[in-house]
Formats: sequence, structure tokens, C-alpha cells
Amino acid sequence: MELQTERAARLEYTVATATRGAAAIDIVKTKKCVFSGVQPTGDAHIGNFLGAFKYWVASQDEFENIFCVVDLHAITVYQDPATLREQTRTVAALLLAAGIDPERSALFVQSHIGAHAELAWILNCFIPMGWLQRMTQFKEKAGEDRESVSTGLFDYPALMAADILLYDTDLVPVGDDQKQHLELTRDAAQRINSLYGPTLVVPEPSIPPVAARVMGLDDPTKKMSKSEEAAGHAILLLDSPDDIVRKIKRATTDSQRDIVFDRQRPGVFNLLSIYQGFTGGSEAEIEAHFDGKGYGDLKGELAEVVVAALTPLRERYHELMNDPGEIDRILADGADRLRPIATATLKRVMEQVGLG
Ligand code: ATP
Ligand code: LTN
Repeated sequence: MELQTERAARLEYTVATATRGAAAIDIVKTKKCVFSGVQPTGDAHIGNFLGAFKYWVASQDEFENIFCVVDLHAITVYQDPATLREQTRTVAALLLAAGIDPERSALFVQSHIGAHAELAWILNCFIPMGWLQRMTQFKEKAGEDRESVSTGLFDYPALMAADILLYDTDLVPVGDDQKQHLELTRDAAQRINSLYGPTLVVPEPSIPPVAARVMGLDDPTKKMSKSEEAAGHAILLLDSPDDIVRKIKRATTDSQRDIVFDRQRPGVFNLLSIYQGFTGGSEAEIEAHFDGKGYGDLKGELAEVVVAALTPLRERYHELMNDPGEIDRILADGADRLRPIATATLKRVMEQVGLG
């Protein structure tokens, strides 16, 4: 309830001062607002954890947090309906298991709040095609097949901008791969503000200092991704200890010997970054720790660290999944708390643009 009251106060203020200059928008905030999202498109992996979830969990006291399972983004490529529904609950359970506390953070499903799709449509009308054509994620996902992928895949960043802008978000903690989408969100908000006067809060990205882009274990030149199918590519958050050990043992390295953070040696750099993401030491400390040791030692110790970090998460996940009704209740409650905020922002934008 606290979230709703504070947001309502901020919104009232924002609307009241909308014609008086962008700086005014920020004045009544007591805590910065964080928004981030994850797609329910497959099994979450340690890239998601180190690049995003870990920071979402850690910032819960410092900020006012909103975390979203972005199912509307998921359907930009075909999803089996039953699997999509199941994965939506699974990824929510994983976030709860990782430490998202529904008392301190709002957790919800994107399609449960209609304003996301509505604001995305309005933003579409202000986002030039050229901005979308430059998105590297679109180019990678569409590949050679640009003519037959969905319009939704092309327009993905407009929906992401709507997600963020609906909640007057200040900070968006994401992995490095989302930086370009954040730039587009900022540009879209600034465009609306310059055409209609201060209407939308312009958010800042928050990219982790370490392990912001975890790479595939099988191919350290490719980002670790849920949609990559090769067996040794990703360590999944629900992998068994045996699977984790096996995948790390087989990870690609190189023919050199010393264990140092060198970007020119992507395999070893990736393993060291994962180690650093889980243990938190500095590069110098980690290099000193592995001085004189071999790749076998690095892989063995890394596997131990990853198993130790993921075991409690996996156990908590299975406990939570014994009561799926409770997960659904948490998600419904999150949407109920947030809907008035999203609706108020949408209304504010509609009024400025001359709709409704
Ligand atoms: P896909 O690759 O199938 O599009 P994904 O694995 O990138 O999916 P998302 O749901 O799109 O997963 O991302 C959730 C969060 O995890 C985002 O903040 C994203 O930046 C972060 N993330 C995803 N992959 C990595 C990675 N390899 N390293 C660091 N962060 C990542
Ligand atoms: N595109 C993001 C998921 C996402 C998101 C958001 C992240 C959708 N909406 C809003 C931050 C804020 C991705 O991780 N692939």
C-alpha cells in the first residue's frame, strides 16, 4: 500500500507541474523508482542472475522496485500457449527464490495491466522506423529473415519503453545487452516531452560493473542466452550440481596457462567474470588467488562456487512450486497495486497528446 500512496502523491504532483519544467517532476520522490523485466521464454541462466536478478534483489531496501515478467515481449516470437503460461509462473518463482520479497517489491505479469500495450501504441507513433532499424537485438534475432519475423519483434523496444515509462522509473537495472533499448526509451521520452511539455520521467540505465555480459560456455564470443539450445551453452539456475560441474569442465578455454582477466582470451575471461560475479572479489585478488594454478583448478573452484550459490535458490524454488496458487496470488496482488499508477500515467500521456 505504501508504494501506491507514494506513487499517487508523486503523480498528483507530476500532473500538477507538468507545464512548469521537467526538473519539477523529480521533486517529491523520496526513493528512486526501479523497473526491470524478464521474459518467460525459457530457462533462466546465470547470465540473467549475474546481469540482473542479483542486483534486483540487492536493491530492494534502497529503491522502490517493480519487477515484471514480460509475457507480451515473449510472444514477439511464437510460444506454445501452455508452455508460456507455465514459464510465466516458473520465472516468477525463480525471482522469488532468488530473494525478491513481494512485501518490498511489486512483482507482476505485463499482460495483466492493459496500459502497457496502450502506451506502447502511442509511443509507436513517435518512434521513427530508423531508430528501431538500428537495434542490434532485432538484427540478431531476425537474422537473414527480416521479411517474415513479426512486427512485434521489430517493435519490441517500443513496448519496453512503455513498461519503463508507465511507472516514472528512474533506474533500469539490466545486463549490458539492453543498453541500446534504454537509449531508445530515453529518446522516446524526450521526444514526447519536447513536443508536449514535461510528461514522462527520463530513466537511467544501471549496468552491473561485473559480469554485465556473461558469455556462452561453449562459445565465449556469444552472449549466454535462454534461446540458445546447445547443451553446454548456459548454466541454468535449476541445473543439478552434476550438470553444473559437467558444463564448467567442458567450457571453452584456450591453449595458454596463466589465469588473468584478459578480454583477448574470452573463454578464461568469461570464467573469471562468472567467478567474480559470485564471489565479489576484485580482479587483482582473484588473479592472485589463481596465481600458479591451472585451468583444472579454476574450473573446479568455479563449479564449487556456482553450486554453493545456486543450491539454496533451487531448493527454495521447489518449495515455492509446491504451492502455485500462492505464486499466482503474489502476481495478482502486484498487478492490483500497480494498475492505478500505470493507468494514471497513460491518462496523463493521452491528455497531453489530445486523446480521450
Ligand atoms: P534471450 O537471450 O532468449 O532473449 P535472455 O536470456 O537475454 O533471453 P531476458 O529475459 O531477455 O533473457 O533478460 C533478463 C535480464 O537478464 C535482462 O536484464 C538482461 O539484460 C539480462 N541478461 C540476459 N542475458 C545476459 C547475459 N548473458 N549476461 C548478463 N545479463 C544478461
Ligand atoms: N528486453 C528486456 C526485457 C524487458 C525489460 C523491460 C527490461 C522488457 N521490458 C523493461 C527492463 C525494463 C530483456 O531483458 N531482454
